[in-house]
Amino acid sequence: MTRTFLTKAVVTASTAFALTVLPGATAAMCSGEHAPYSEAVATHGADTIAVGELHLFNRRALETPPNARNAGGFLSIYNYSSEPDRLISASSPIAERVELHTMTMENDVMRMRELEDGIELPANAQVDLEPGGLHVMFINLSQPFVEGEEVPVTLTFANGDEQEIVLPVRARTMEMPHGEGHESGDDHGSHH
Ligand SMILES: [Cu+2]
Repeated sequence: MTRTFLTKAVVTASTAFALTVLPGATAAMCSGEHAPYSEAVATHGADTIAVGELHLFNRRALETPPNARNAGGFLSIYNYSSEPDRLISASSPIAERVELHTMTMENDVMRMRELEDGIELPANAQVDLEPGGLHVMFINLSQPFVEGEEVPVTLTFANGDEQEIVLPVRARTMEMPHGEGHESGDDHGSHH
């Protein structure tokens, strides 16, 4: 009888212990799911910018010739949210306007097209804006992109977030030449 009682007491104690531990464990799991900023930095690099649950990284633009009218901007966006989002517009003080573009192959020719509904950012996924694909298009530049300088651009998302970021300008030799069409303002202008 005494032993039974002791066993029960032990069970009760361990149950109580488990109950007090569980809420803490649950909280730890939640913070992990939401990928804290420190984790984003570790994953995507020290220049990561967190906008809510969107993480912006690998930001860059490519230098342009002095007389360039248009230029592309690039970055990667990881949407850590369980809800999809959308990059709906962009603007910059050094371009007359900024559009969101995609590049596709049509009859062996790369063509740019404006995405009027913006760029979809699926839940828990990464979208890369890069030469030859999705990009931010700066139209009618007021100044060329110079290596080592930074291009300011404000991004607006469907969830209401708006964020000004800069795109560090890199030398053209550092990326594949697919983005070449960006300098020929004549080519691009013909689509509009
Ligand atoms: Cu473009």
